[in-house]
Amino acid sequence: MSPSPTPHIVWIALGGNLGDVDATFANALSLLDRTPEIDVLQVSPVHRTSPVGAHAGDSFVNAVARLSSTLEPLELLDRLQSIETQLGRVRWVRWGPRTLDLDLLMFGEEVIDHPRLHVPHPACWYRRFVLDPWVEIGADVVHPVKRLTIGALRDRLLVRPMSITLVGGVRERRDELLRTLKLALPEIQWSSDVNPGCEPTISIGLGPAEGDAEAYETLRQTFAVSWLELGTPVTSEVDAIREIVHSATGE
Ligand code: A4P
Ligand code: MG
Repeated sequence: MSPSPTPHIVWIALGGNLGDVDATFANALSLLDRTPEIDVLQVSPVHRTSPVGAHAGDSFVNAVARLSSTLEPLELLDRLQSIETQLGRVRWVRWGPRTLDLDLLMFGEEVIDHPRLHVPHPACWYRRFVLDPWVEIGADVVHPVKRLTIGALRDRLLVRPMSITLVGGVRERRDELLRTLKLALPEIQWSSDVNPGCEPTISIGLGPAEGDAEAYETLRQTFAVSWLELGTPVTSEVDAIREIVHSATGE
């Protein structure tokens, strides 16, 4: 007989804003727990949160759960997605209203970079709708990339004014973006000055300017805790940053 696989401690986020979300969460957790390879160990209280994203709809209900699972990461993702579908999730618009969203936040200490799965969840460290429920049951858990506890990651977001720095990109474009953001979101302390002695709450990386790849990489490492690579936003840069700010302030 082959030895049974070692169970992993897994953290998942639950979200929804359509229908009776509390009942949907209860059904989802029961379906997870009835999966032979999964045990639901602990569930946070639910939080009512303000919707992030232009098409997100009404206010959300969010929670976090701790599981024990012997499934491989992609098998677990399949299971989460089949439960989403079973409980009525239809993907008609990205970030649209949903009956149930199940995201994999952490899978043991593993760092996974796969086309279908990024773990730890890339946005989990700056989203109040994830961190607020998570601290209630997992404040001491250490994020394997940021190397801070979930409690410390959440507390960083409570400091006001929140400071956000734009890093990299073409200088003129960055300055223009900075001017727009200062007008649109005056409650944030915006800058594009890099001061290694003072890490902002979030450092938004706009990509290396031509010939600047090495300097950009050094900055990325210096500001590893606050680094958020903007990439190519689906919407505009301003809208993408606005959504980051709303996630981080929870307002
Ligand atoms: N994927 C990659 N990594 C993961 C992971 N760690 N966990 C892939 C889950 N899935 C992961 O997800 C799109 C694809 O991401 C999947 O096919 C999977 O292979 P999805 O659930 O189909 O689509 P989505 O949820 O619309 O997109 P996304 O980017 O996951 O959105 P989020 O990040 O889930 O945000 N406001 C409040 N207040 N509360 C919320 O819960 N949620 C969202 C959606 C927006 N605004 C919200 C909330
Ligand atoms: Mg999702």
